[in-house]
Amino acid sequence: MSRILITSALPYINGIKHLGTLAGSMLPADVYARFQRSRGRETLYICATDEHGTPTELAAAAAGQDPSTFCQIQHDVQYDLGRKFGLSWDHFGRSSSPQNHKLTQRFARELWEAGFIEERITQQVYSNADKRFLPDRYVIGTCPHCGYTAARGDQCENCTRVLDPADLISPRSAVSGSEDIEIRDSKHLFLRQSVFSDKLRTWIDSKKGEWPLLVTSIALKWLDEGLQDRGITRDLEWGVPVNAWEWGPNPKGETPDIEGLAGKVFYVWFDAPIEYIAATWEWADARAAEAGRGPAEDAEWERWWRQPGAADVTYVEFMGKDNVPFHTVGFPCTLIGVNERLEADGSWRLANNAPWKLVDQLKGFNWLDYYGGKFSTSQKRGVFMDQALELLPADYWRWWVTANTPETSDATFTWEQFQAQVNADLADVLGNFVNRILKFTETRFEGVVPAGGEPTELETKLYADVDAKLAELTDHLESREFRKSTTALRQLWVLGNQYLTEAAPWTAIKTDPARAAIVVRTGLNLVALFAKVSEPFIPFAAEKIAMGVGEEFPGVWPTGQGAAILDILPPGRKVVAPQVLFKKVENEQVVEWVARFGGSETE
Ligand code: B3M
Ligand code: ZN
Repeated sequence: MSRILITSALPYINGIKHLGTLAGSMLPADVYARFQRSRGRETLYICATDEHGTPTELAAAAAGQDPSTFCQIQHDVQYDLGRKFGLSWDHFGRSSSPQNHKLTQRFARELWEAGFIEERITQQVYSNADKRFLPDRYVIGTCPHCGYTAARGDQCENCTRVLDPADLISPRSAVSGSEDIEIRDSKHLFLRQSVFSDKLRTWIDSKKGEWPLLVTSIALKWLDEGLQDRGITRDLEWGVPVNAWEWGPNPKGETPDIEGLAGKVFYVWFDAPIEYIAATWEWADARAAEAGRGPAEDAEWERWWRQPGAADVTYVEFMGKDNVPFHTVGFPCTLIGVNERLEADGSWRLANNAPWKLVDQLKGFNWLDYYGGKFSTSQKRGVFMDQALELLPADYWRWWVTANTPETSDATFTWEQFQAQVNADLADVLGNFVNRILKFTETRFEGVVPAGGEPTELETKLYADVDAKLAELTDHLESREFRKSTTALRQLWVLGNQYLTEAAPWTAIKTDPARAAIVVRTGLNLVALFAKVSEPFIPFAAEKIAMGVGEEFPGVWPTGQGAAILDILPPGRKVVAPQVLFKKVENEQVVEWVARFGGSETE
C-alpha cells in the first residue's frame, strides 16, 4: 500500500489568513489527509509558515519587533487558528528553522557545484534614508506610460505594464517616501532555469490528463514563453545566509565570489519550497525528542523524500494557481539540479544515488472571491480565520468552503449563499437526520440499538443506494474532486432522511415492533456510517455523532458492501442524541455580518 505525502502551500507569516487561502490550499489538503488516514494509509501532512522576505521585515518593523520575534509570535497565532479549524497537520513548521537553513544552504552548494548557479552583477535600488536595498515593488513613482503617480517599480497597477524601477519618473522609497535613492551594483546568484526547459517540458507533458488542466496549462505557458534564469539571492538581513564560503568549484573549475556574496540571503521563493522537506526533518526531530532521543536519523525524514526509499510514496501538493509556476518550474529545477550535474561540455549526468522526489500529483485551485471581488489581506476585505471562528464553529466554514472549492473556475463567497447552504445541508439534512433517529431511539427504545426484524425491499434498496453513493464519494476523494465529493456526501445524507420518512418507524411501532426495530437499527447504522465518511469534511461534528452512537473516532473508512455496510452497531449498545449539532444561521445574523464585513454594496 502506498504512503501519502501531502503538502499545502506555506502561508505567509505576515498576517492571519482569510477563507480564500484556506480554500486554495490548507483545507482541501486536510480533507484529503484525513481521508487517506481513515483508509489506513500511512499519511504525512506537512505545512509551515513562510517567514522570509521584505514584507516580513517591514511587518516586523511596523509591529516594533525584530523579525525573529515577530515570526515566532505570528507562527503561534497561525498554528493555533489552524488547529481550531481542525487542520490535521502532522507538522506545522517554520521556514526559518535551523533544518531549513541547513537544507537550503546544502542545496545551494550542490547546485553551484553541479553547474546550475551563476553569478551576475545586477542593479539594485538602494535607499540612503532607509539604509537598505529596496525590492522593485518597494520603489514607487510616476508611470512613464500612463502618468499614474503611484506606480510600483515592478508593475504599474493602473496600466498593468511591467516596469523596471529605473523607468519610474521621480522614484521614491515606499518604505519612507524618501527620494534619496540610488542605483547600486550588487552581485547575485541566478539559478539557470533556462537549461531545464526540455526536461521540464517532457515531465509536464507526461502529467497531461493526470493533473488538472489548470495546472498543466499554467506550467506549459511558462515554458512556452521561454524560461528565464532566476535571481535566487537578495540584499536583505532576514533569511537564509548565502554560504558561498563552503562551496567547492563548479564543473568549469570556478569558485564563488565569497566577498561579493557576503551578507546576502536566499530569495524567499528559493527557500520556501525546500521547507517542505525541511519541515519533514523538523517533524522527525520533534518525534525523536518526544521519544526521548536526540535528533532524528536522516533516514527518518528522507524516507519520504529520497529514492529509492521513497518509491512507495505518492507526493501530493495543494496550492492556489498563482503558486503553480514556482512548483512546476522553480522547485523542480532545484530538485533536478541537486540530482544531476551539468558538465562543462554541456552534458548532463546523474550525480546522486538517492535522488530527491518530484511531486506526483499537483492540485491547483482558482480563486475564492468575496462578493465577486478579491479577498484582500492588505485591505482587510472578506472573512479571516480568527473572525470566522468568532462567528460560527469551524465545521460550518469547512463545509461551505469545501462544497464551493474553486476547482474548475473561480467561486465567490456571499453571506446569503453561505447561510442558505449551511442551513440546508448541515442543519436540515444531516443534523435533522441524526437528531430524529437518535431522539426516537431514546424515547421509544430506551436509548439502545434494538435487535430483531428482517430487512425488506426498502432496506435492500437502501443498501444498494448507499453502496453506489459511497463508491462515488470514495472515488471523488481519491481523485481530489472536492466539490463532487461534497455533493456525493450530501446525497448520502439525503438517503438517510428519505429512508426514515418512507420507513416511518413512528407508525410501524404501533403495529409491528420488529419492523420498527430494524428500521431504527438501520437508521442508527446510517448515523455511524455518516460519522465515518463525514470526518474528513466536518471533523468536529463527526466526532460528536460518533460519540452519540458509541463509535471510535476517527473511524476507519467503510469498505463493506450490501447489508454489511450498515452492520456497524451491535444491538444492545447504548446511544445518545448529541446536543444540537448545527444551529441554523439566522437572517438577523446575516444582516449583522453583511454590515460588519461588507456585502454586495461594497462592490
Ligand atoms: N507563501 C505564497 C502564498 O501563500 C507562498 C507559498 C509558498 S509555498 C512553498 O500564496
Ligand atoms: Zn501606467
